[in-house]
Amino acid sequence: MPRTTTKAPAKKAAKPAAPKKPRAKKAGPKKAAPKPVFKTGYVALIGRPNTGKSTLLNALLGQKLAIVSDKPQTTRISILGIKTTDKGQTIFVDNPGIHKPLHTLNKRMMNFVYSSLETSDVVCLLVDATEKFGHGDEYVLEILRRVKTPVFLLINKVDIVRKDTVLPIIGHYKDLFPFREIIPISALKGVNLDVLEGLLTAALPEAEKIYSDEEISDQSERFLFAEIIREKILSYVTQELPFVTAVYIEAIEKKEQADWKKEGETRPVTLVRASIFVEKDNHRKIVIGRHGSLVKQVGIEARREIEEYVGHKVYLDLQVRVREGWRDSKDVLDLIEGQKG
Ligand SMILES: Nc1nc2c(ncn2[C@@H]2O[C@H](COP(=O)(O)OP(=O)(O)OP(=O)(O)O)[C@@H](O)[C@H]2O)c(=O)[nH]1
Ligand SMILES: [Mg+2]
Repeated sequence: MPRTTTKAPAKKAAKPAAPKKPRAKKAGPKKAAPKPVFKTGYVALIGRPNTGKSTLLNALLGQKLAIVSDKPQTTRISILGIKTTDKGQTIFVDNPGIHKPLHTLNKRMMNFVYSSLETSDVVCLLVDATEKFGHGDEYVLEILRRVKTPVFLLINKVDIVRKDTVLPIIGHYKDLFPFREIIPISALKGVNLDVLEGLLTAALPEAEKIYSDEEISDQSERFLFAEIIREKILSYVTQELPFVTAVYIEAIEKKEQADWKKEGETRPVTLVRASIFVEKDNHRKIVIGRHGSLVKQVGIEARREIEEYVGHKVYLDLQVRVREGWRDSKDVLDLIEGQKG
């Protein structure tokens, strides 16, 4: 895929250049070099579910901050990915996918999208190059028409489409919306991401950094653990199960345990107790699996990933619980959202 960016036509005509004045060369003390410009701002990643927003956040940050799955509506709460360089600080906001909300959970998801649109300096709209344009995409554009911020169109997943399918997508979108930039990308394979970052930095306002250099995200360890567990569940379940499953971390306990390899010494361990909420008893049976096989597998995979993150032994206890109608329960939704910190 060539590194191309296509500019939308709706742009102001360039001002005619003023005639250059001849500059007299003066001897004398040199002026101090101008301070390099530092660009800071928020970039909202938005789009329909499954278009690759979380994959892009992880690729841009070079590490896994957000969970990813092939099921729609994976992201439920916005998270930040903060990238600081000597040129600027770009604060990427990974958002839930835009959809028509049916439950209180989904209304809250959409509220994250709206507030991210309000606070962003640039919006990146991700579309899936493998999907046909439909009503859902029209709905997204309608929302964007109310936004004053510049919008970049990112045509994602170009690694799995024929090259000649991308130009017609660009042509179609150009007629529908005055995008500031149109960039074909692959979040998964890293195609054109350097071009994207350069154009984003250029579009951000000149400002001091908001976060310290060490800050990478705004999510707590507790929220991250809950998301890791949910990601493993999503990889095994289908139909309505992805939508009715939530994870709540009941407790995280850090301890020192006798190290059986080194007599008299101790080693750190983390105990994590988590509840997996589903809506009905038949959901509970599916998530537990035959003789507990599914929840056991989820536990093994989630524990390994949490161990990699904390760098030591983890004990993970998972309980599957029925919380009827939790997607419309303010209490449960507050509990789950409250984990983010
Ligand atoms: N081939 C290919 N697959 C991709 C690319 N980007 C994302 N995917 C896949 O698309 C699926 C959805 O990715 P996510 O990053 O979870 O999508 P999302 O937009 O965050 O989805 P929601 O959180 O549900 O809104 C996953 O299976 C990804 O592996 C890409 O550039 N190429
Ligand atoms: Mg996501």
